[in-house]
Amino acid sequence: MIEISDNVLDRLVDAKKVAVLTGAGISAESGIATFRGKDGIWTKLKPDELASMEAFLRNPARVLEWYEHRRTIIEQVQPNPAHIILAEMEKFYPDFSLSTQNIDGLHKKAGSTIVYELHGSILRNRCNECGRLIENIKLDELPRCDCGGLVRPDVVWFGEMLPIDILDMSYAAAQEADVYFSIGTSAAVYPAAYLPIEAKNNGAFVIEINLDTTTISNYVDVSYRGKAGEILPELWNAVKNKINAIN
Ligand code: BV8
Ligand code: ZN
Repeated sequence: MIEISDNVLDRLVDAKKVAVLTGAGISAESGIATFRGKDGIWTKLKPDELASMEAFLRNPARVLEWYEHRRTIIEQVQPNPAHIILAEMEKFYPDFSLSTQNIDGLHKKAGSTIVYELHGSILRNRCNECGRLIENIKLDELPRCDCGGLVRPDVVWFGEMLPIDILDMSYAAAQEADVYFSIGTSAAVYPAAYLPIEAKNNGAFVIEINLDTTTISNYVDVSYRGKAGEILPELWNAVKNKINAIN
């Protein structure tokens, strides 16, 4: 159970523009490992071993195999209540947007339609040269695009630029938000980690939901400690009860 102040409830009842940033923590309860937690992906291997352009150019077949392995796991899992509540909130607010660092596609699977995938999607592959999306690759030979370029996962690796149109829309949403959520992210990876700060600096009421404290916990307006799959349903029910009580 979390303590929900009247101020938080009033903000969420009155808000017209709500924006959200999510990270790996929101998919943890769906069974997908986070990156930096105690059993996170990066504890077993360093990003530059498999999740970087250098690693890809060094051994493209191995990197592709690792991503295809992760993709088959991710394709089996289902959205959890946190994803589902965010999809419900999108229907409620006149102006709602969701920026995610996650590449698992679970927000769309849960029914969210305005999803800015800041770090791309493991469900897609693209040509490393011309950027064309490539479907149904076979791993028995090194897949190449018609233009001759190597096929790679459509994700953003360290040192690579995020899709600029998506980044711009995420920043605009943060700058205009009445309420901004930062959910299940360690706020350790930039420029995504700047978004809650940008929101706060532009007058948003910022709510964090995380198992642990993060680098932004002292900067946001409210930081709820716990699982997103439990806190979001509780928070959203309290908002709906308040709205029913008013109407
Ligand atoms: C770029 C995709 C520039 C692939 C990933 C020094 C200072 C500042 C910046 C930098 C710097 N040195 C380098 C940089 C830039 C770098 C960066 O930020 N590095 C960091 C580490 C310092 N950033 C980049 O390189 C970015 N690009 O800057 O380009 C540029 C400019 C011009 C021209 C060219 C280039 C690209 C970053 C994208 C990297 N891609 N992954 C793949 O996934 O395989 S990183 C990876 O981290 C994922 O994308 C992930 O989404 C992202 C962030 O991690 P989180 O999602 O927050 O996950 P994490 O495990 O860390 O945390 C989970 C949280 O959830 C925890 O807090 C936990 O407590 C909580 N939690 C767990 N369970 C629950 C929960 N919360 C609630 N409920 C639960 N149940
Ligand atoms: Zn190509």
